[in-house]
Amino acid sequence: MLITEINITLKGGNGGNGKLSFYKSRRGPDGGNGGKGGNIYAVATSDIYALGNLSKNSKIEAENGQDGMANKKHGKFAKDIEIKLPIGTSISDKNSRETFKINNKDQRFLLCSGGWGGKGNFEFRSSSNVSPMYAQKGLEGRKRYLYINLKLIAHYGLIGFPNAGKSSLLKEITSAKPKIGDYPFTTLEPNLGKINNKVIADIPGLIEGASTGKGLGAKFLKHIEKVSLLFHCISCEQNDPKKSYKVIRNELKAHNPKLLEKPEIILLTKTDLKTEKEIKSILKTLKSLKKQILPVSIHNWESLEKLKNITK
Ligand SMILES: Nc1nc2c(ncn2[C@@H]2O[C@H](COP(=O)(O)OP(=O)(O)OP(=O)(O)O)[C@@H](O)[C@H]2O)c(=O)[nH]1
Ligand SMILES: [Mg+2]
Repeated sequence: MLITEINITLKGGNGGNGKLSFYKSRRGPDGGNGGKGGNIYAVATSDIYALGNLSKNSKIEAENGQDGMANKKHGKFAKDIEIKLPIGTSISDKNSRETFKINNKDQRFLLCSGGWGGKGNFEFRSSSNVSPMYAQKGLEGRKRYLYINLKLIAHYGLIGFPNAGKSSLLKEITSAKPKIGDYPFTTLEPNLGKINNKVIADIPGLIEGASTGKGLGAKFLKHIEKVSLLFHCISCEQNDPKKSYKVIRNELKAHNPKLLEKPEIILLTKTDLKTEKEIKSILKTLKSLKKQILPVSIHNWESLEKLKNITK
């Protein structure tokens, strides 16, 4: 299952305490320093399912540094932890309101630093105090309460009513293997495919009222906020294709009016189910929308080639 939102508490490890101790034979301090607590880093991954590994653990703590020991032995530094976050993730700190974004695959940055270890009493020796009776405590690691939100990064988005043929098109033009079904809401979470080195996302079907939670709701629309082109699929089977178009546009608007400004091509799907005359008549009704319209069918390879060419 694609997890796109989690709340998580992270905590860097505490520093180990400095040691208060004295040589047995010769009097004098020999307490070593505490080791540093582990850091927690965010690391980018192209695995869009990576948040699924985190959801079960709503709290992740790095280990504490080891305490200092007698004989001037320092405690070991604790291991750092890396948390893999998919490209497209934004991380918000609920307290400080800072936000971080994972935009590319080479990103790695510190989210919570581990605390420094305390100094042992050996470090505090001086000519005026040859037997310091104190050692420092390790510092606490940083704690953060984070909201993590993944918006998939795709160049193209396939949207439309359930059953419009979105997943079928994705299957035909990419090597993705989405589930296809002759019933609405076959697709329950976005499918991604690659075409001409760009990512195309097939979004679960929308219905009237999606923005108020009907059907699968509009929660997947966040994944098309960054696309550069929308493929709006309308099936020839629709009784009133123009109205269908407007219903979907209204849902886009309710989610985020900026979606209406995105370049858009209408894909009139399943053209094999209608006669040429009928297709012409549908195209005529849609003309007033003043949008580019491409009639397509998964049974017509020429139409699929035209679609692929648009993505070049
Ligand atoms: N005849 C014909 N049937 C098609 C075509 N494209 C899709 N279909 C059929 O239409 C039905 C729905 O196709 P899907 O690709 O699952 O539709 P979808 O838009 O992804 O649907 P949801 O996931 O529910 O939103 C399936 O039975 C497909 O086989 C087409 O070009 N011609
Ligand atoms: Mg589908």
